[in-house]
Amino acid sequence: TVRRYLIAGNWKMHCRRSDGAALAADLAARVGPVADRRFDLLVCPPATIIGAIAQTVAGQAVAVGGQDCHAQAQGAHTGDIAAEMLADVGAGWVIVGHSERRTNHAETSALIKAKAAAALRAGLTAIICVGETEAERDAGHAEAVVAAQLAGSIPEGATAANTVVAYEPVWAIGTGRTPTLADIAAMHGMIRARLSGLVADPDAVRILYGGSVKPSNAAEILGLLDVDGALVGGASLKADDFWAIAQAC
Ligand code: G2H
Repeated sequence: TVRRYLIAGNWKMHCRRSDGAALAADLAARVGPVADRRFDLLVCPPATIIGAIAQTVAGQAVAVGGQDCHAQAQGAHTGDIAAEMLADVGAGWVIVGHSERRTNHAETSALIKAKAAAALRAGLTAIICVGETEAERDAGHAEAVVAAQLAGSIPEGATAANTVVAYEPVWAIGTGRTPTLADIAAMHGMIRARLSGLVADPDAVRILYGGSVKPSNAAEILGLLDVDGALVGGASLKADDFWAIAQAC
């Protein structure tokens, strides 16, 4: 199976309308209306500007996604946003289960599975995040933790067409530290193997690496066998850096 790379930018809680639009327009100008033959490009802005960014990149090969969604389509959920609402303003994707949601909002794998199911129901592609903490890795439990998160977070009906997995070791997020290439390769291989019990087409599912990806380490990470792209935080906020990471595909 030939898997296209996916280079996804997670803007987190950064960017107002003006600088977000400038960043998106810069990327759109670089990639143009036809996707690069090697990679898909995605940006995930804060919810307040998803609609504006989707308009900015309309007609260009830059996709837009959310960073979270609610598990239900509508209802009395103050402050929450449904997957259908993301789709309504032009998003085609949504990240679910990022470690900052798992940690700061006490999200469980069961909730993340429900959110991913909501994404699929709304016609969005779900990027389901998994990853161990430093203590879990030090205790030798990294693979077991990630395997349990995977089994608990992937919904019924997930396929390579509607689901992407992102492996983000919590201790590598925003810290400048990354696992060894051997550790990344081993974890991605384990994830690929585990996917066979969870989706019909495990070999076609894209598995992203995330956590301190930057231009200087992108080529070696993206060169690993089961690494099919990157989920990029800090380095996605500068067009030059994000584009350089994409060029490493
Ligand atoms: C991990 C990643 C993007 P950063 O959270 O999701 O962030 O690249 O800043 O480590």
